Amino acid sequence: MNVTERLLSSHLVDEDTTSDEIALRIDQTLTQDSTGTMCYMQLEALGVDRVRTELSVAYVDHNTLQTGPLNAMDHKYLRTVAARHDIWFSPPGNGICHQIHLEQFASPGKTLLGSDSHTPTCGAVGMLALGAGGMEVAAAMAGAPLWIKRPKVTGVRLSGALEPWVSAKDVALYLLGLLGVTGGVGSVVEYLGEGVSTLDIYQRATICNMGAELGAVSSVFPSDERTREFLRSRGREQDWVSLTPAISASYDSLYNVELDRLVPMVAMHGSPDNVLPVSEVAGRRVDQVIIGSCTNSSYRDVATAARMFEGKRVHPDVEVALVPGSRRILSKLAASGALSALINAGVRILESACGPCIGMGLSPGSGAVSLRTFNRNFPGRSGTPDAEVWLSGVEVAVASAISGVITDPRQQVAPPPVIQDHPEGEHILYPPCRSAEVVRGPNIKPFPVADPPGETLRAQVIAVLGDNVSTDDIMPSHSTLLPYRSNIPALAEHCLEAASPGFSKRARDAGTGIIVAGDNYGQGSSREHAALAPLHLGIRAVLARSFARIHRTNLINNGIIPLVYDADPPSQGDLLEIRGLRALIARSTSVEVHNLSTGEQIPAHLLLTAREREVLLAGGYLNWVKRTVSTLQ
Ligand code: MIC
Ligand code: SF4
Repeated sequence: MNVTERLLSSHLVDEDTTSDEIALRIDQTLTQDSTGTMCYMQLEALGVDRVRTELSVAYVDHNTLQTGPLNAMDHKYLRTVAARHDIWFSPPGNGICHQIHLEQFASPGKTLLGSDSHTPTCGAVGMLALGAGGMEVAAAMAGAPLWIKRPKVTGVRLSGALEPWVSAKDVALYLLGLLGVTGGVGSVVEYLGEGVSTLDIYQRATICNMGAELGAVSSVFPSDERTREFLRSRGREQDWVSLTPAISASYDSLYNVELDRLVPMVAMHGSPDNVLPVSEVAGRRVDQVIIGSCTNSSYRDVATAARMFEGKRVHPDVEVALVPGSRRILSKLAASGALSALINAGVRILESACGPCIGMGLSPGSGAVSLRTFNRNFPGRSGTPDAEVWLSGVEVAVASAISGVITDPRQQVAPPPVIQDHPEGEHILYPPCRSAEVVRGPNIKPFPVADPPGETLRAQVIAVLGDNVSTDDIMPSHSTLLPYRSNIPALAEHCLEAASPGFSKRARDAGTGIIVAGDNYGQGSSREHAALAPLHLGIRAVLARSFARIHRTNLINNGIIPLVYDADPPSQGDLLEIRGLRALIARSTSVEVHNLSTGEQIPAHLLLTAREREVLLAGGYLNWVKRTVSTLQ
């Protein structure tokens, strides 16, 4: 067996061989605040008193700008609901969920389900870490297994070692260039080979983190001596188990990456797979540089930045900021003197949180080019629709911040020392208190629940969209909208507002609607809001060429029918009808969609597992899981 197969088989609790769906026991869960409020409302709706996982943690890291009272009140809800249900709580300022979870709780051989698409970061220590919608995370906390399509395993054999100035981010960007944003769909990406031992856990975490941009189900490294060393440094050596592939292990596909042949890379604006070597764009103007995010904010990364800035100043035309991944990393930066190097160089230091990665502050100016060590650069995500966001590793970012133009860091005189030491001290995590009263602020609004489908669906086409529409397009997130993550009616007004102006009004006017889209619909963030807001607006089905995994599941779990089609698209405003819907959902793979406006038929497919059919017929996962929750393990 390979590492993925070992993890799957040790957590397998059920299996449907006809549909190739497997049910996995979930050992740990994590939530962050912007998906967490909805997730805990769903947990409450399931009526479970105390979580049934080994460990569940509620982090607050996204919505920390607090420009009005709403965020603080949501934080209070999260703190009290966590305490009430035996869930650990990490308050705002503590840091980014994936960084803290990696250091504090990630354990080889375990499973982790998180309501954030970058949960696979913890695959760095040999754990099966999966991103999902909040509803599945709520169900996992209630003791339900996670049902997923059995993933394929894509092996990436690493050989050699990275050259100076070439970073783990370059491995991730190289793979994105090779495979594209859909290259990992349906697969766990598993790293193997002698090159693995040359990478420390933080480098592995960067690589696993950006597996989300490949569309992968997860990414995983073996658990080896370096994993043990990492856990020892975190005072958790007892959590270590060895997890390596058998010599005879096989993979569904296998790629070879020679680490010593990689060069510093950037992803140009628009999509994380828009990559090329830095040397090809060196000299291009840069207006802003930001170091941070769950991809590149470990102590290793920020200390590397500090060493590069030592005795230098940021270029006067460039705004530069750094976001340490956690309070503990910030504290270590301060204790080691590295923080002074950054401050004296003119770097703005932000609170440990997601911050600008999710448009929470530091939006660039109009037309600006912002170079960021983040993982996503979808248009508009920075908060400035006409700014460009480029992605790179820390070394490229700092070299460019100093020179004022995109710079290949290999031009620097001496390579920075590889920082191996681990910061000490602990995060502040509050222990559970089951007697706590749950405090709900005015922003905590009930979430929409679909009705079971009727016999006929008659719906108007509200939008016709292209390929690779992301959940950022469907449900934009920035400093104005993020505070409404627990208030679907308010959020829904902004659904698809840039991709299809007027969408929410048209949907409301139509009453019942359908979205038409191209390939890879719903890529990116796990936010369930991209299903809940359309549901609130009356969307009952999406007709797309293909769907991104997490979003497809979020649609089904919220009672929205994902239809796959390959014909000419209908037009916006057309009235579509599906007859005999319940029987079709129950057992058919082919569906005739009647276009009542043109008289044409659109052949479509209902590619669903038996369980997904049950979920849709029940009106969504909540209704379905409520029936099964009492019989769970
Ligand atoms: C993201 O990076 O897109 C987010 C913001 O972390 C999302 C979660 C969200 O939308 O709240 C994700 O990755 O799932
Ligand atoms: Fe936060 Fe950005 Fe990571 Fe999402 S990608 S969890 S917004 S730091």
